Amino acid sequence: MARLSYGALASREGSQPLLPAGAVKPGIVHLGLGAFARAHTAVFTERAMAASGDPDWGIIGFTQRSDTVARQLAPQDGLFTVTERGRSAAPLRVVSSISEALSGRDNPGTVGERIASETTKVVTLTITEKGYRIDPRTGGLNTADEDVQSDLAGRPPLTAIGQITRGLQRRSRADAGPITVVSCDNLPSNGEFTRKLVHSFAAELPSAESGPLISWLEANVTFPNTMVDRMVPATTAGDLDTVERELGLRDEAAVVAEPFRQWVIEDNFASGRPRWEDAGAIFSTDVAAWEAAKLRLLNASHSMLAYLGLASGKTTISDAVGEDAFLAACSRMMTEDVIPSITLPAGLDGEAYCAQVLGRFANAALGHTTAKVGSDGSQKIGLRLLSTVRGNLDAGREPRWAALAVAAWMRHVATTPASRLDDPLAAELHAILPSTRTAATVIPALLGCPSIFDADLADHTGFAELLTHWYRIIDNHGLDGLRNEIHHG
Ligand code: CS2
Repeated sequence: MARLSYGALASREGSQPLLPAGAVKPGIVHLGLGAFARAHTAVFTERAMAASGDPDWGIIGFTQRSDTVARQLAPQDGLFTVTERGRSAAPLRVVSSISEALSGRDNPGTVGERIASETTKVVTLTITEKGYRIDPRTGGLNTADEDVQSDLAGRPPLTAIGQITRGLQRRSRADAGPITVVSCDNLPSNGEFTRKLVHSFAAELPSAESGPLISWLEANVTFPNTMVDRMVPATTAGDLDTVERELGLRDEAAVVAEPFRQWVIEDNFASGRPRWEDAGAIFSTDVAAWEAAKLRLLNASHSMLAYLGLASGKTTISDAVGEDAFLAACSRMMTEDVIPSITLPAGLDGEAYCAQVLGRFANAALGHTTAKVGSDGSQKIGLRLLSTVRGNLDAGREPRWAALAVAAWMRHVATTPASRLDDPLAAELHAILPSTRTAATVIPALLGCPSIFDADLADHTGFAELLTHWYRIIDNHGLDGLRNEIHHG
């Protein structure tokens, strides 16, 4: 079967990409070309270019740890398809905003070169929580991380923060003008946070370099906060075959997504930007509130369903939310634990938002797996769940439902062999777990992991009691016990 490309599409009947071959000029460097970036950022940018008639925002995309997506996109002229699944799904579409796809690992020098290019005005990133190399103890850059240290020592950088900072340094030396760095990951105040990490990296450089670089960053680089939202499962071999049948061409970089997509962005750009509002993005001055709501309502419930689902043999998020008790637990976590501890952005109706989120989780056509959402728990639970636990404990309330989600995560860690635990801290977590694994042994051991729990939470007896209560129910009584306790406890 012929491969998807402009040439292959042109020789056939049927719809053509929104942007014709050769029309797009690069203006954005993107780090992290995973499925989410292709189904979200690339789609918004393509539609913005097409709707506004301004094609100068083509994406030069770099993969991070693996070169797979770069190898898939290169022979396809950067083209790939998005298949929407669920009610009101749009027909299959070819997306045409990626003008170049490269492996960042294999071309670390090129990342900096492209960031330093005068035509680049924006750097976007979707590198997931673990890509930021956060020191959980300080919440800043993990300068003890070996890769961060090697990047600081001057090798062609491999960490995203190293690549961005070195690229900006090169840009300052080339006098290529102001630029904007846009984090599109699920982190609170992701723009401010990325700014802090980039500035920390710059500050760690020898003083002859750091002084001039920091002054240049302050005058030339902005870091708007954003909130991104679209559920994008991992593409399966079966999905690729379905796309091939429908398209009549082979697309190795195809992605599958729910119909819903949302992007809320702070309008703080140093050197212009695509008209993403023409593609449905919302520009707001209240992005931190949007991000907190999304992270602590949607992502927190997603994680809760993933770990409850994994504990009871449910493979997908839609199966997990189809279990009445789990739906009730999610709903009660949102209304009883989360809503009272956050300030919703102006204009957002909390009740309607929660109902919409639960409806999206129920999308059975999406096939979003509990294993995928449950991956990298050590990087996610602090931001999604412990923030809510802390907020409630500080206000003298019991975070009953958020504690259930944390207990389910603990049990997942304790019952999954280290080699199968999909988490960058798998080895560290398993090293502190005792060989006999019960609530009484696992909970204190994991609470003692300073990379995840700060001393206040680790020593809070009320929190430990809640965790023990839920852990025992899952461990001793399984799904029936959970049903009983959630409905009648
Ligand atoms: C999910 C998110 O895998 C996960 O951790 O919770 O990727 C989620 O699907 C997106 O943030 C939705 O916008």
